Amino acid sequence: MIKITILTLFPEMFVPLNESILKRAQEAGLVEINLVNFRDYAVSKHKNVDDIPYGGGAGMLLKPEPIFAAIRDLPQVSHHRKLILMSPQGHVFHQKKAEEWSTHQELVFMCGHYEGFDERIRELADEEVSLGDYVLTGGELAAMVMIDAVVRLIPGVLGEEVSAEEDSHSIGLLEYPQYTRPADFEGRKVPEVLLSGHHALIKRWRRKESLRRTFLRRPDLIKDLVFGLEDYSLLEELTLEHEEFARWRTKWQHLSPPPKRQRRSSNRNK
Ligand code: 4G0
Repeated sequence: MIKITILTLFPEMFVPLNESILKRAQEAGLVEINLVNFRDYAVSKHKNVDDIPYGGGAGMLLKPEPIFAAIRDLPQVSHHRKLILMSPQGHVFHQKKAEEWSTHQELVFMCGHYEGFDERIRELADEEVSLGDYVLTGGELAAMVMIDAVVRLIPGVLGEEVSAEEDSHSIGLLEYPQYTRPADFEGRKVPEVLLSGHHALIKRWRRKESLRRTFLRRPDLIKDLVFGLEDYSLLEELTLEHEEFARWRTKWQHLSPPPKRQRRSSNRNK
């Protein structure tokens, strides 16, 4: 059981977490999601949670007191708790991070609004993360995206037939094209090899198409790829099919097979 606590001024925004797979995960007791409205911890009689920045400037900032009070009031259930702050200044969230978080007992997401946080709020956070290089009206949607990515990795949340381990982003390659029936849809045919029943050929075709997609759509992923020996013949074929591949291969050494090891001859060094 993993416990997720969300500190937000807009708890009503989290209704979508009670649908579909996330709903089933909560009903099955695999995850518990708690919402805390930190306006309840506002100190002033007008329940202010934001204020103008010292030094001037446009916009409002979240005040430290309500967030500190809300965090201090959380029941300390586990020592394996991680506090996460969503902001455009954070490290970019990725699949590896979701995998790591899915092993924690408790995650606390702090959702900011307005133009940002008083800097002292940052010291509460174990991690400051961003969905990407864009600004949202608040951290709520970012938190929901990250929670979804984490919860589906908890064992038992996805059906046994779907394994999150096979997700393309876990292995650093994009997914190969997939097809279902009919074999011929208005003249667009499913690639012959997939109907052949030849498992080794299908595996090879899928690997090749994954490589092709990754090179064409996400060249930024290439530098971290680890190739098996059988990949080099696929890269050879792809180089003939895409002239841009030849250029990639001069840029990245690891796209060429390692040099054949010289056979040690008995009269060497003589
Ligand atoms: C902190 C996260 C929070 C600072 C939150 C805005 C985008 C993301 C917020 C700001 C967010 C993201 C400085 C505008 C709330 N927007 N990319 N909005 N500033 O993950």
